[in-house]
Amino acid sequence: MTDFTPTPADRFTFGLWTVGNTGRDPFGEPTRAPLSAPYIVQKLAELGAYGVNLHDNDLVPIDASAAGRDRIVAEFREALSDHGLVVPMATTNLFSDPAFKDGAFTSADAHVRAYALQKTMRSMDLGAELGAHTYVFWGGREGTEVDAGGKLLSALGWFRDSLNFLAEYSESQGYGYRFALEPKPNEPRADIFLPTVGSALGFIGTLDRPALFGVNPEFAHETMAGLNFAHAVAQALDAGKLFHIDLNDQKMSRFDQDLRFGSENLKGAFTLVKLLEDSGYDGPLHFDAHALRTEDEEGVWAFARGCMRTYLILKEKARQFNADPAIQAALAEYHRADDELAALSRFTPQNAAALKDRTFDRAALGRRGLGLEHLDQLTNDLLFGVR
Ligand code: XLS
Ligand code: MG
Ligand code: MG
Repeated sequence: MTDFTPTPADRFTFGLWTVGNTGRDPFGEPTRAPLSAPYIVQKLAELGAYGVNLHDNDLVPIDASAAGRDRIVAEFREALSDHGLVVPMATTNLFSDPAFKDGAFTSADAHVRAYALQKTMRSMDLGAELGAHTYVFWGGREGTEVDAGGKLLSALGWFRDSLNFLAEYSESQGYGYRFALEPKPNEPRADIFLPTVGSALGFIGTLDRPALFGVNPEFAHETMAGLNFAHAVAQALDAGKLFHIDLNDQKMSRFDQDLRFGSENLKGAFTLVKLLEDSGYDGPLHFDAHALRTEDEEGVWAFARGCMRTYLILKEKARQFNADPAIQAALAEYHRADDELAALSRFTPQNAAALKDRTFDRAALGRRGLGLEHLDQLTNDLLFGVR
């Protein structure tokens, strides 16, 4: 039994933009003062995190001079080495600047698309300088409100051309990045291209170097689409494409809330943690969330501690689930195996003929109770802490 205090071995990461969030929303001004990047590094290290991730402009202002950029990056690197934090993932801000108001890689303006490539190459240089191996593409502005603009098909082509270009750039520079596409259905656009994990997985197959691309699914984003996050993650794992993951929480059908991990859908969070742990996923566990607007700085660190603590508690619950005799008995009852039928279900012409001739007791199959109410209540009892 542990006291659920994280260490770097737990691989927890936060973005500069997450704990650095100042509480601004579309209706209100910031409620907290900005925190400097070196201070965030120090605080995250104190809390037991493993790493910190960033967009280019979380660290370097978009209009910084070359000398200003180098000074900021040097200070940040010093903080990383002083506090033993790494930067596993980097990404580009292709959504804040007004130039990207109608998309970056999918803007109908060739000048904007070319500028997006330039900005991303420079941001990839920065990520590589900081040691990042994963590069995320969240296409926040890659979408539409007005489909009469007629770019639905061409936008996918422009997106593909840009990703192909950037993969070649990474290889030509020897950066060795693995790219993770992060889907989201809406917000800030009415409709964002590649809205779900399934869409992104389909799109990857159309790229020149599909092996370099995977996904970065986010709990809130699939939930906003009304989908079950663990199902999306399972599909990514099945495809060998879970390159990164954004953990947070979200009420369904609402604005993008970025809630503390496990604060809303506790059972969904448990299912997810169990899936990640059982699957052997060994990438970073990134919390892409932020403290509520009601909080001061102390609330920010309570939020960060809470994300990690909840993950570790659910990891322990997953271990107990796997070791619980009653739960394992219920699972064995549910998963009825049959070696002879498994062999028969491997295709040969003889097996196909035998299977076609076989008699099944359809009524008995329909009558068989599966025990899922019992199993689910055992799971609840475990999560409530009464088992
Ligand atoms: C926004 C996204 C964003 C990405 C990184 O909703 O989650 O934070 O993860 O650009
Ligand atoms: Mg998000
Ligand atoms: Mg995200």
